[in-house]
Amino acid sequence: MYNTRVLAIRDLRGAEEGVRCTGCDPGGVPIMAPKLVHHTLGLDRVDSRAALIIKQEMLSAGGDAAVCRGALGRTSRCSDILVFGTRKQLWRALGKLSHQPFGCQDIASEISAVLANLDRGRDFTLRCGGRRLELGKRTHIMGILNLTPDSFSDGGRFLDPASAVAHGLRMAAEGADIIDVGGESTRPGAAPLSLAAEERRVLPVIRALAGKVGVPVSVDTYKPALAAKALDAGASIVNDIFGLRRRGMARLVARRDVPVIIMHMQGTPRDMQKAPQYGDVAGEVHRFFLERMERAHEAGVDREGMVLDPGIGFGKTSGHNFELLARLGDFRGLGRPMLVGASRKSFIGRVLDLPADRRLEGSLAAAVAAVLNGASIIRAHDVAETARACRVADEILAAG
Ligand code: 8Y7
Repeated sequence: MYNTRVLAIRDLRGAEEGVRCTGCDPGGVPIMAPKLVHHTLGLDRVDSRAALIIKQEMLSAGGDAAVCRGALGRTSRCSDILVFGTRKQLWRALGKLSHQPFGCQDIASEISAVLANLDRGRDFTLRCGGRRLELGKRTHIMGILNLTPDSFSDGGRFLDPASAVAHGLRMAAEGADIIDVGGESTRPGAAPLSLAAEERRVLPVIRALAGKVGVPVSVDTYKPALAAKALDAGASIVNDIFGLRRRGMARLVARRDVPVIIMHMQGTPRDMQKAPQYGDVAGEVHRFFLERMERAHEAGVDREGMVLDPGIGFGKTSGHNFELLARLGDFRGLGRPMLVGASRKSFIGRVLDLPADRRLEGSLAAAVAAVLNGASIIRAHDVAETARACRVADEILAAG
């Protein structure tokens, strides 16, 4: 028996390790490792002429590309394509593509940026005021501090500022790395809150908590005026469920030079759960991230401060939420840390047929899946439990 087996090799580092283990010549490691990492890349709406060139170059490198039938017969002007091959094959084709017309140059540079981003793994650092969150070391936990009277899982519990601050301190003691303070309900169907009312709820708590808590405080708001005051009050991260789409938010984040969570949402909280629709949910969220990152960069936001969040439950069916968790790895090529918030959400309740206060195990399962698929930050109500689950997931990741 030769003990023939399939090896799970996820990235270049794993490949190098695998090759080294054979005891081969050390000089052979960097030569062979790129031949045993395989990637499949999806690109939208590529000029048909470029698609054909890419197919030819990939075939000549030993890989291939799937292009739409109409592109071959030149009956369609553009084609969604899949490009697949080993690292080595992709690099060889890229070298050739960068000298070809019809957009091949831009495609080559997009692909090489994606490959470079993949190599970064989860090695990110966020600068929050004077503090640094070293996301590469372990999964970070964002504890939820809800100041809303009607949140589905802990509504009304922390309405008075003293008990809210106490809960924030308790979450930090339990291992929260960020405390996320929010005052406006974003539950499906919720109506917007006035700026003044939101300020009255949120600012006193941030002011009291930021001075004491020892970890960065994020403000959960999409309103630039509130975010500005929250930053003055001591918050050092902006958690924006509108993904910097509200006027002035990107400029504010740029001016204050703070990290920002760019979350995806289809629609608005009021209407988002009416009839969520996607052709390809992961592909569309990916495009949203790219566009938002580009616009934010143009507004002066530092790329190193951007955190991406697929917005579990925000304009998504249960099926969309599960697909995003399963395909979180599709976002690794963006080269930014990912935050996932699945805690107690209704798609978990639907699978388990349990109310919000009995969704802990389901929430932990989702958190662990997210971490194994590349998430750096988990937003959670149950901080101690989530931190313990993530610690174990981190060990599994490190051992892989
Ligand atoms: C999320 C969030 C909520 C999330 C980010 C809830 C404010 C609903 N969910 N922010 N906020 N990501 N970044 O169940 O998933 O907590 S509110």
